[in-house]
Amino acid sequence: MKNIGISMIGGGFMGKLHTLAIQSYPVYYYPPKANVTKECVVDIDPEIARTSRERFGFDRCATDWKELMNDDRTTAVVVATPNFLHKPIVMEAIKAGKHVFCEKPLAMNGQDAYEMYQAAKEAGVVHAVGHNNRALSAVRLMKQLIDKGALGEIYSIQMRYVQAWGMDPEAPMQWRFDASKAGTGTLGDTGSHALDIGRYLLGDYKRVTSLTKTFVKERNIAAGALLSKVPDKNQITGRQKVDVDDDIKALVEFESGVSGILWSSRFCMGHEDTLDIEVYGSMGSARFSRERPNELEFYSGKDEESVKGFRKIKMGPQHPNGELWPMADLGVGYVEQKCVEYKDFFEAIADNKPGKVATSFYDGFKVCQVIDAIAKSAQTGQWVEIDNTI
Ligand code: NAI
Ligand code: SOE
Repeated sequence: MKNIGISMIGGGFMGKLHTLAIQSYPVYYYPPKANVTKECVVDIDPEIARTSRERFGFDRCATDWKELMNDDRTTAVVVATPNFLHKPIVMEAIKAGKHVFCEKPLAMNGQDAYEMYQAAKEAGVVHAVGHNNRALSAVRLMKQLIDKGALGEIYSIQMRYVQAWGMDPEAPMQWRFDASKAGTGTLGDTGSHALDIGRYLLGDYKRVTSLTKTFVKERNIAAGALLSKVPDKNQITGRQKVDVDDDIKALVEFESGVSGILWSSRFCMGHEDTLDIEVYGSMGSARFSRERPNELEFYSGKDEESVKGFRKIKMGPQHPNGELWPMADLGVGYVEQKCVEYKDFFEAIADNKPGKVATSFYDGFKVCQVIDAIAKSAQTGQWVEIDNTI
């Protein structure tokens, strides 16, 4: 069996999810194709590095990610840091011959993402990007229905990823509000997930036009700030300008001619983490909400008049990822979708076939290209075309 020594950079929110998914791989996919050992967890914060080693069960910890590059026991690297660090870490890891699994958005812009993709391809390492929502059973079933023509000719798609955590003006500054660390705001943060699903279902985007808004223009700086947690007064050390979008609405057109709407926001009261995708065609419709991750709603124009309506399909053994559980309703959730990605990643390494990864740096690059185009359109007010010759 292939041995893979995995090391992870970033012991925050995503560090936890990646660890749970890595550990679950041999449990869900038995017998596993690879024997995965958790080597080193790196976090710039020494306390997070120390507790992550204990909590996540890595063999050792460090505070400088560069140490990993000369570590022979590390054959694959997970990049779960803020976005501005993705490119420097990934490029060094590729140079050192490591396989790389990088969180989304792949890079701060399309050009950087393209360079990362090219470097990984040329080095022959396995490369994956964390657009995990397209691994959900219901999203995969939606694609199967579209591909086999059950929805007929596709007319429209609606992609919505809305949250509320940004709304409190007292919620402190953190890297997600800072363009130098995040690239864009909600557009790259959650819009990237929705854009990836749109492309997975319907192919490349052709052009976009958009409007973005920043509702809270300045925030408190507070040490250790995380998402919406309001800091104590004695933690506040100053104020910083917010230079990213809080809300973005875009009209999109695909190369196929289908048109659609993207809405991504961190200012939607009542929506903690809502990802909704709806597709409408000449023969039927399909809709998915991650508020009910194990259901797909499907309307068939072929149904008899008396029973026409959206039917609720429960994801089970007969559906994509059906091998995970023996019955419907047991749930393919957050950990499982990441584990589905890891199965691809580990098996691509074991089989020495980088192409086996369902969501590669190329997919990450194509999303970054569209993010750039949407951000540009918000500035110019013009439609912006996407270059699909690359
Ligand atoms: P976080 O802020 O919770 O954690 C980031 C960690 O990186 C922190 O512990 C921080 O100390 C550490 N860090 C910062 N600079 C570092 C450096 N130079 N070296 C080593 N460690 C460093 O952020 P979170 O939510 O874990 O996000 C990380 C990445 O994952 C982002 O790119 C984000 O977009 C992505 N993400 C993806 C999700 C998904 O569903 N696929 C969900 C949440 C985040
Ligand atoms: C914050 O908006 C966040 O953690 C994003 O960074 C993730 O990508 C999203 O899936 C959940 O929310």
